[in-house]
Amino acid sequence: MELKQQLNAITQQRFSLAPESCTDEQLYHALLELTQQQAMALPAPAGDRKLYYFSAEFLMGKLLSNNLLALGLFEPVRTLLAGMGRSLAALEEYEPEPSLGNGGLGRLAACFLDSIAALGLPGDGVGLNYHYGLFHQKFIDRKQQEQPDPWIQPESWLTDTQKRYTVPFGGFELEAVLYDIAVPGSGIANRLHLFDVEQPADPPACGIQFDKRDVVHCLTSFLYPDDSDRDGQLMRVYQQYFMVSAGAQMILDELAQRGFAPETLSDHVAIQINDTHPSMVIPELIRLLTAGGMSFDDAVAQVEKTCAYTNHTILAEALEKWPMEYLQTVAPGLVPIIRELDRRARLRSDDPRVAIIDQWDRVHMAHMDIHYGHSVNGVAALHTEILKTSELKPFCDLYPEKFNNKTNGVTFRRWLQACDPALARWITARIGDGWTRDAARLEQLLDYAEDPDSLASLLEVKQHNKRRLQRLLAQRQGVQVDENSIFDIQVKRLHEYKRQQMNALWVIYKYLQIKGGNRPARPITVLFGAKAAPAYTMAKYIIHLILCLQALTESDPEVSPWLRVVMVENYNVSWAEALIPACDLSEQISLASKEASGTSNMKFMANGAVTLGTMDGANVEIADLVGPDNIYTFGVSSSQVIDLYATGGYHSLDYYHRPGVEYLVDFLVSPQLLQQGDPAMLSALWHDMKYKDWFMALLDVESYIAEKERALAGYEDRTAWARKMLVNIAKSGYFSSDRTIAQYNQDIWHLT
Ligand code: 26V
Repeated sequence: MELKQQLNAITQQRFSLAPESCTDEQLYHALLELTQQQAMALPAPAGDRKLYYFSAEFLMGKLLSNNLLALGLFEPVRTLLAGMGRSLAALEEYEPEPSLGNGGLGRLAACFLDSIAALGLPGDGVGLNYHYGLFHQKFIDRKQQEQPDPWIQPESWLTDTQKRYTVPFGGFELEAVLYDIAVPGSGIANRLHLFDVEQPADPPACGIQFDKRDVVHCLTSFLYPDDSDRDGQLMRVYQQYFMVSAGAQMILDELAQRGFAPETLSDHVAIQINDTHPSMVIPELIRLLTAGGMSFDDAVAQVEKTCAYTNHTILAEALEKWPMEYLQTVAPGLVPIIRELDRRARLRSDDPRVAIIDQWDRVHMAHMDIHYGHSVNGVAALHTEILKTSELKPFCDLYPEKFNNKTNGVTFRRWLQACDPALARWITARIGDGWTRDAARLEQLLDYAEDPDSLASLLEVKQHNKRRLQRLLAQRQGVQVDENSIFDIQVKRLHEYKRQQMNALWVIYKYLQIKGGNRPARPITVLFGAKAAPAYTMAKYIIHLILCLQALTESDPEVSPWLRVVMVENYNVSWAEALIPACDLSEQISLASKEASGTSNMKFMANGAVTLGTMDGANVEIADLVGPDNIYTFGVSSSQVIDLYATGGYHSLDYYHRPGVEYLVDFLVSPQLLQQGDPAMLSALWHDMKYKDWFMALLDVESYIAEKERALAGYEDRTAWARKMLVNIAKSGYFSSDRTIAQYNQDIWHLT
């Protein structure tokens, strides 16, 4: 049936209306049905070996455009809608965005699912169906407030599979209900499997507080529920065990259905453990296999050949260690297994640093992954090097063959084709559409680096995207920005190591410059987007500072034509899709060694933004690819930072007292700023920066300011800037997640 007839059949049946007479909302629901049916009907990819990607987060974003693109329906639907005077974007306004993730780690998992399907590989995601997501961020009195973020509607991308698994917690059992979301590629579809409780709780009455002891109903309420007390920590462990126990049972079920014996698990299954949240899948599989009659030795051997672990951070506070007593409460069946795994690991090495269970009877999840998985990978070249030589050195000495790098990537289908159609057309007009199948071909754009027409039209594409963002900001937040200003953007989780506070110090610098009569060559709009973890006080203070600076610059008529600060509320994938194509300058300013990779840096680059960054994470690889003329870098090196931590050699007060620094920091407690905000919060932030500054913002702030000035000056040579944009786009193909996934497959999964 033709597309138009198919749509008509659905709208007639649902609403007794022709598509032309439907509201946008009705059309959205009709297209959801059409797309979902087609995606669910596709066969699974062929192959005797299947991947399961376990992750606490899948930050999928809206799925309509994405799925239409995968099904080859994007252009036909766009044309059909245009003929009716409608747009896909308007329809997608009715699609709630699932907030099943926190940041880069969750979005990476979503990009990976997209690429696995696009490459036609058999691979499913396994996670949890959080009803209220991470949280919905509101700004009230220039402070972050958290609210539930419900996204599941009566009709959604979720399909109830009717499959159920029983998870054996200590003292009670809980049914895991399996919902699936189709992940279509070309001619095939994989699945995202999301487990849920049978009777999920209603949203909390007030904020995101809920009864953390009510595991039966609240297990899937929130991603990363507050873990500041024992009940909260136990809830996290309940979540993790629920996900991996149901997931492991499903895998063994599917193995049997495919006609394979448990003894051949590692021939037919690959499991990727995305950070340590799913680590208990290792002892859980051993438990299930031995319960089915396999010997402990054989079960360990199978699991070791099946599981592989990805590390996403070197921050100590993010490396999970659970007290054995928690596991005894939540998953008593795993305790003897973990003790035995620890005993055997100690036979492999007598170095106490590689033990699984430490002297306080805590289980180091990453250690279990490394001993009992066959691969350990970091997510960018520098990050993997740091793991090998510093963070995980004792493990690398023990198992050098397990360590490998897989530099992250992003899907260009969502992060270029779908979010930046004007740029996609500009590219295709020059090099054809081969780049949509193989992003490496973007390099052919280099032939146009000296072509004045191409450079001029590239600037027009950027201007078009800036106007689009300008409209959205007016519509959603009621703020007016100048489309002719430089759009300088930092969007990512709020964390001190990412140093949004250093960007804020630059804003203060520029504000005071303007007040002193030194206007910039052109107005600048500094855009931020970030959620702070609810219990992370300092991160919340930094949001407060940014919102105060927003108010200050907005209210001062001397400053506002030249400098504006805008923090978008509830930064999410949809915001990113509007912000990234409109960006001129991409802020990637983490303290060297701390950002494992970063992935927004890749998205910005592919959309023609120029990076201002430290030599950290994948920025290092970006700098190598584009060369020094096409990136702005500054700051101390990762090895210097590692040395400073090792020797305790950084004293913020020394840097605070530098004449170029002190007045910026002190502005936090100036009468002008205190008037805008909460004196207690601003003073606490001032105090922390001056006396502690754990992530060394004051160490780099002067070189940051200098390099940012150089970038802003560089922007004024419009042709030279357009060439930088072009080189960045042309070199971005390396950061396609299709490349990353091909490497995972070749080195770790061996799917086909
Ligand atoms: C750890 C924890 C621990 C305590 C509470 C909640 C929580 C939530 C997440 C995590 C893991 C954080 C690891 C992470 O998100 N890493 C990011 O991974 C990206 C994808 O590889 C990478 O681009 C970022 O640089 C890295 O920060």
